[in-house]
Amino acid sequence: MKKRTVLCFLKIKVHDHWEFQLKIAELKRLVVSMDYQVVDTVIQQRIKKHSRYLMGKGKVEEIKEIVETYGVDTIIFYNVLTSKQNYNLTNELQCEVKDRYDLILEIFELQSSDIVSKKQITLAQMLKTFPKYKIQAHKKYRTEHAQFRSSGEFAYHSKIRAHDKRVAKIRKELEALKEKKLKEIASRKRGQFPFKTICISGYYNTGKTTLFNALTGAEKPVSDRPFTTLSSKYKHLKDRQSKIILIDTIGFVYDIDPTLINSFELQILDMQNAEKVLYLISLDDPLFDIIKKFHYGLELFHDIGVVKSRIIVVFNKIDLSTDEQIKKLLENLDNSLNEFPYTVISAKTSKNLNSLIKLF
Ligand SMILES: Nc1nc2c(ncn2[C@@H]2O[C@H](COP(=O)(O)OP(=O)(O)OP(=O)(O)O)[C@@H](O)[C@H]2O)c(=O)[nH]1
Ligand SMILES: [Mg+2]
Repeated sequence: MKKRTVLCFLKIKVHDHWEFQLKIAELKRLVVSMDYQVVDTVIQQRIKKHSRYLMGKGKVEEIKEIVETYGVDTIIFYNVLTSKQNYNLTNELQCEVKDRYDLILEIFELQSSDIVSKKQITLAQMLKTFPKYKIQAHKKYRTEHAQFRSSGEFAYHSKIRAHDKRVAKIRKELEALKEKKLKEIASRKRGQFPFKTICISGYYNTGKTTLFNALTGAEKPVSDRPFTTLSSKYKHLKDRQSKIILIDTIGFVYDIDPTLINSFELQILDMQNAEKVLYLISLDDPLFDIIKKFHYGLELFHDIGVVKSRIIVVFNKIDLSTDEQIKKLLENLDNSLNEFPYTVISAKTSKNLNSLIKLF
């Protein structure tokens, strides 16, 4: 049976009439991919976050009623909750409480199959969930013995030590992998005939791996599930003479938490060090969403240090769009698109791939 869930969204921007709908739709997409059944969506407009519950107490009561009426298993918040808010909400609602950050980590965990991404995800999960455990344990032992440490409290302190030790160990391992990767990147750039690297980047499900497979002859997994690709893949362009290596890497999500991005530092190195970055945009979203996502993605590239002059914009899934829709999109993007070389392709049917290669 599907797990029942209620989605919650705290809307802070008063003049946001559209963007919040895109955010909720994105959350719903992720939630459904994890086989949850969404029984309701609760939205609250509030200028300031409530420190204890994120949402106001009245709204929490409303959510509680929904939980009891529909036998809800999990409440999923779009907004990232503090550990204290998560703890208070779990107590108040008597059901599992998650935020979008937890949900994305859960999806990553399900999709990860290689050692590097498993390590990255384990570390991110440990750092995200441990503060809540600390709050729970602290509350519990404060009420036990006032002066003497109970055996439970000793177990708690040794658990903290074990946690810190494990975090330090994984950090050290990831640091070593980063050093190794930087050496590999440097060696590709050296030599008489250095390789040119082109990194395929963009939101999840935009067709990055489909394009990677089409251009290199690889057969990497492709699917409608979010975050099918987690760790980077490298392969020569089919025409080996061109000395071009393509990189397929992790996709991003609209309005991603910066801490979550930093968890994938190794993949970000690929985007930062590639000569060109193909910014894939899927044409199967509504016009407003494509425009919003397009600009947000550019900000993200800027934040991670990918300069505009290295970006090639690639609109994918031309087969799912009409000429009229594409014309309207290009008109709407107009000035911002003029800064980049761009093309419109279908990675699936291989349409216009030659015009894309000419831009490399
Ligand atoms: N119709 C159509 N579907 C496409 C095209 N390119 C990719 N797809 C489909 O889009 C879905 C996602 O494709 P992927 O290649 O896995 O996308 P991705 O960007 O690598 O996704 P993540 O690895 O999750 O970030 C799959 O169902 C593909 O078959 C295209 O040009 N046209
Ligand atoms: Mg992929």
